[in-house]
Amino acid sequence: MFQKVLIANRGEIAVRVMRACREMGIKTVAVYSDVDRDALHVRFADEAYPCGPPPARESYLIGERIVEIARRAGAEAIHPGYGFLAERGEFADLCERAGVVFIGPRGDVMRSMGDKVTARQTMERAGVPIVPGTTERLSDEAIERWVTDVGPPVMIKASAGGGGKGMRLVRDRKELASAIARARSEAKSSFGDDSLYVEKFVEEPRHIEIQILADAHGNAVHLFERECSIQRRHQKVIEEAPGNRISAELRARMGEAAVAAARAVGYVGAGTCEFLVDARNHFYFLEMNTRIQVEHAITEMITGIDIVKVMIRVAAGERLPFAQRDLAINGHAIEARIYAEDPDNNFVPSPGEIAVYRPAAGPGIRIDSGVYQGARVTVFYDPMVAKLVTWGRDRAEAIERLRRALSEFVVKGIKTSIPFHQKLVDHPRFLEGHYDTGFIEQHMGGGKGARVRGAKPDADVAEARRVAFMMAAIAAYRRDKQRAVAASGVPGPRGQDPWKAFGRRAQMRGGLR
Ligand code: MV4
Repeated sequence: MFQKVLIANRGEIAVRVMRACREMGIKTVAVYSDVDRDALHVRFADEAYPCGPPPARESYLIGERIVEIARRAGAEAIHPGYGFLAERGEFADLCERAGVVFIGPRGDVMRSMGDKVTARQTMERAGVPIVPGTTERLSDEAIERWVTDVGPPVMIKASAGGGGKGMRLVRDRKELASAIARARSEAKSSFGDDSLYVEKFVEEPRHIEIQILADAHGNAVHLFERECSIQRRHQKVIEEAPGNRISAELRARMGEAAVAAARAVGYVGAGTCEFLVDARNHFYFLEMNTRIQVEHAITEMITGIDIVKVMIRVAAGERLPFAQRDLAINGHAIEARIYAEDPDNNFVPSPGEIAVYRPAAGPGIRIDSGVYQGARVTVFYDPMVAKLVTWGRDRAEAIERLRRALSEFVVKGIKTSIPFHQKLVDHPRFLEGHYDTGFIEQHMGGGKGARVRGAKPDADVAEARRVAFMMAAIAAYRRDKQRAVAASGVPGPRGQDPWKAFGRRAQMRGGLR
């Protein structure tokens, strides 16, 4: 087993990986950008090294520098977490050349899944059902012919895309030419690859994904499914395991398909197969994520398996310590992703200092977080501040605990998505467990002020994001200035000591304040 592992990430996932390492007696090495000097993941690590300026492309994304730090620190392996370098095949190649173990699949495996046309071809050959559509890169004319033959609605997708980037829905033949042109130019500018393919549009789909684990000795298992249909603009908000209205028979078939997918590419490590499930319970492979995912914790809660430890063990060449027959679902788990965003203001980022941080606790609660009281949330990285995960013997108990935990959870100094989660978990459709990927748009007003069904082209959304980002930066600057004024003893317009509010009687939703 490794003596020392470098974690090429920050925030909650870096802390999560370090926890696994500590239990295994492995020393941990953190890297940090200039704004992360005092971050929680740095405090958690046995050693920490600076990796550059705040923008990720100048620090956490510089593979050569990360590998060099690993070498100097004497780390035999690198865990990439999610995001950053986690799905860059070239980084895995670089590690291999430098003689450092990349904790994840091989670079060529990542590339074969990263390219959606190649992935669809591979899955088709492996007998995994794919969304009906093409398995070639198509010219504009070939797309036109296919859509003429099959008829709308269709989705035009970028082969280099994924996770909702570079897709276009075409409901009317008249929109086709412009959709192709836009998809192509967007794919070119976003990914440097303008290859497109087409799929039939699946109406009212659910997003169900299967966690898999595989070793280098040909063993592969699945850890059942997660339901991730509650998303807002391709950002997951709530996930649960197991899924709702998934029969044992459907679960077994989807699990077998995911294991077949892993075997087809010689997968090693932890991975996730994403599927769309339609109203008739037909399922279709969408894409494979070749990394640990944010929502892995709910699977850990229902299976008792520590996925990160297994990743480390199989990367070190060990065999999977269990077979499929050893695995079973125990109870139900739900995750609420708590973001530093203002749900009352179109979810604009809410950076700043966390003046008060009092996470929920108690029976059936797990919180994975990368922050602490006094820490700063910056505009440089993902604004997720904590994952609130609850477990219950059944779904009703997991929901009761989630509601209780949301009312206990206190975060002050920044806005969070907690009030949105509170509304969501009270919704009758959520309580019934009857929802699809349209839930937030159709039943939560798109998350207040959010876009109306398919109204805004991506360029407008990107522009709105830039404006939101600037407004958030200005607001953070103002808050800082106000605090400086308050600290200097000059009363500001609302220079209230944040601690004064602490301990005041609860006023909202029976919660703590
Ligand atoms: C689709 C689809 C319907 N039909 N493909 C969005 C994310 C990306 N991974 C694929 N996505 C979709 N692909 C076909 N042929 C609907 C979506 C989709 C979606 C998928 C999963 C979770 C949330 C979603 C929200 C909107 C659209």
